[in-house]
Amino acid sequence: MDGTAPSPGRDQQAALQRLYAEMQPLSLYPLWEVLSALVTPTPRSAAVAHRWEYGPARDYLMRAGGLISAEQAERRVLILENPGLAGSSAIIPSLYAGLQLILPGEVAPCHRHTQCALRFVLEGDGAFTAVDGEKALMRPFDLVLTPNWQWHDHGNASATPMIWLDGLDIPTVRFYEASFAERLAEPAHSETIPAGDSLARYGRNLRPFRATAADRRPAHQPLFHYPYAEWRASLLALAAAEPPDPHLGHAMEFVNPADGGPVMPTIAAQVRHLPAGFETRARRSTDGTILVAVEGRGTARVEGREFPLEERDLVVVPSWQALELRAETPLLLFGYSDRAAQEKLGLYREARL
Ligand code: GTQ
Repeated sequence: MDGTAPSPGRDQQAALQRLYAEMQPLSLYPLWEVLSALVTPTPRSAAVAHRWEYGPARDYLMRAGGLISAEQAERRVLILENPGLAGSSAIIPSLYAGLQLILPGEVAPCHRHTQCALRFVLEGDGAFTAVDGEKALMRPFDLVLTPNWQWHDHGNASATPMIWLDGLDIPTVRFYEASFAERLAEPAHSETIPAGDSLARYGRNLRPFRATAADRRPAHQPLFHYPYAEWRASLLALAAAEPPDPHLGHAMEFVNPADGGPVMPTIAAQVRHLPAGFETRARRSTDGTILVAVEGRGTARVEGREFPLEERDLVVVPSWQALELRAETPLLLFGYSDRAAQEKLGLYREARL
């Protein structure tokens, strides 16, 4: 005995390090070294809050428009990648966002994929998205869906460029390793259903009394066009009827008429109205949310960081980061998030501060 034996702690440390080194080649690792980072008491998003000003993003998109055609690109889109998720093409860990441009006369060729998508029109009037052979004529701030595995192409027979926000569940599908995609042999699907047919059948609290062969929309996802004129009227009527919720302002969710739930299995979409001068209290939720200013001017404060919002600016609010919204003028916002998937998995939570 030399009387200077290492403490039991140091002994243990050295033995553990030998254990780790020896078992690593067998792909075995100690949970106790990482448990607190894996099972956190509250969410810790790798994503960061961020704002994209519309003007500069639009300039780069138009420049791309002069360099590559929609047909060549298949989809001419600038990805809005979260600065905290470099290389992931994701705006939050589960969702994707991009700005798509269709110039007059162009076609973005027909394809289908297991990712589901929403389009929120930012600029232009009269281009279309065709879903399984039915066109939705797109006007500013319309919401258009292309649900999972439905054929879709985009075209622009109008005289002006059209730009919209694409929201897809690409990272979710990547996580589940369930991506399938096909190209149609022709650039555009034949127009088999009159434009606006699904909106007339399913968009007004009605549905065909008996299913017919023409009701070819999948029964679980019959509606794919939610026009601005309609959601705006509903939201403003709500705003006229009651005071704003202290944490949300006036808020409405887009619903799937088949089940009253979110518009798609993985993505929920909402609109908000804040009266001029109104400021929400802080609120956290587990869904990462992408917000777009539609009308007016205001500020999004995320964990104390201020992001000014003007029309068409975008801001991403990661999971569990406290959001406060302030309206300088009456403010209308559109938003989408991964709440639809989280609710199905029993994960969704919110906290009103
Ligand atoms: O329009 O189908 O932004 O497939 C990314 C992938 C748009 C689309 C995107 C896509 C699309």
